[in-house]
Amino acid sequence: MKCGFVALVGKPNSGKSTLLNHLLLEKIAIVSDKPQTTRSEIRGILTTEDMQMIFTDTPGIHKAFNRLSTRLNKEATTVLKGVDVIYYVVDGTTKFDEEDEAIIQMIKNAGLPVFLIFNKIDKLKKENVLKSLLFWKDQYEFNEIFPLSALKQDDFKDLLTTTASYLPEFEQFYPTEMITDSPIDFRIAELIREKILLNTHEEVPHAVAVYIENKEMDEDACHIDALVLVEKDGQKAIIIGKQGSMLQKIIYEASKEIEILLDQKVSLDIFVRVEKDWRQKDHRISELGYGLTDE
Ligand SMILES: Nc1nc2c(ncn2[C@@H]2O[C@H](COP(=O)(O)OP(=O)(O)O)[C@@H](O)[C@H]2O)c(=O)[nH]1
Ligand SMILES: [Mg+2]
Repeated sequence: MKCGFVALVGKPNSGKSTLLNHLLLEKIAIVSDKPQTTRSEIRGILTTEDMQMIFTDTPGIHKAFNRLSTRLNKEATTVLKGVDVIYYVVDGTTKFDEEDEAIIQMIKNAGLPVFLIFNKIDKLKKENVLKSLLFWKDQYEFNEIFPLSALKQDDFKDLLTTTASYLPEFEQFYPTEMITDSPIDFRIAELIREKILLNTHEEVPHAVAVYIENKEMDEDACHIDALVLVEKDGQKAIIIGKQGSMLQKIIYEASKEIEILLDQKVSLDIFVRVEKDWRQKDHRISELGYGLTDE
């Protein structure tokens, strides 16, 4: 069967995680409007009768301000090793800038087939899409160009068949029913982090880490204890909210999605703790499952 690896690269917020989830018809990677939402390599596995594609969603390329950022950047470039096709996902509503230039340099060096995924066309007029595509065509000799909407479109057949034609013949790497290799606790922690990102602003989203401390089943439900780390007392106060109202909202929204993921009732407890500088500590970043582990 056709079998291979596809890496999704692009600036933060361009829609890589959204595309991954919609290609796989399941939420594998969390999505928010905050840059740096994705903090680790997330793999989505799509298997049909005659092909298996392994998509890797990478943290976006961005300026590194701290140890976590440095490691996320490193991961985004390392991820191209062993890849068969690159999807360069761009947000069609934003301007070409020096970050795009850096990414083009990176894909040039990789020497692999590159698809330009010109995303968010639902937000653009048709004539502007055409104009932009003409511009992008001149920036690099892309093997394929796909204007699409990762969010609104529900059929990616054309993209998938074209991608398959670039893949080698191989035995499948993963079992047919497997759709991601992320551990289940990590996926639960990520769903909680997503709800925090969606409900908070400014520096809070970047300062948050989530860790599942305990998970226990009884006849009624799955009881989950999650630890939320922040860096300052003020951030803890924001996440807890007036009389715990924000925390209740986060617990409610996260529980709903965790119940879908686990396919059972969930009772979720969240404990918020201040841990100054966790983003500067390598062992902490690794424990939390962000960035590359084998540095
Ligand atoms: N209108 C529109 N919004 C999109 C589309 N794809 C992604 N988004 C939004 O863009 C934001 C960033 O998406 P995300 O997948 O997290 O980007 P990533 O940082 O590249 O992984 C989210 O708010 C998405 O809902 C699209 O095709 N159309
Ligand atoms: Mg992402």
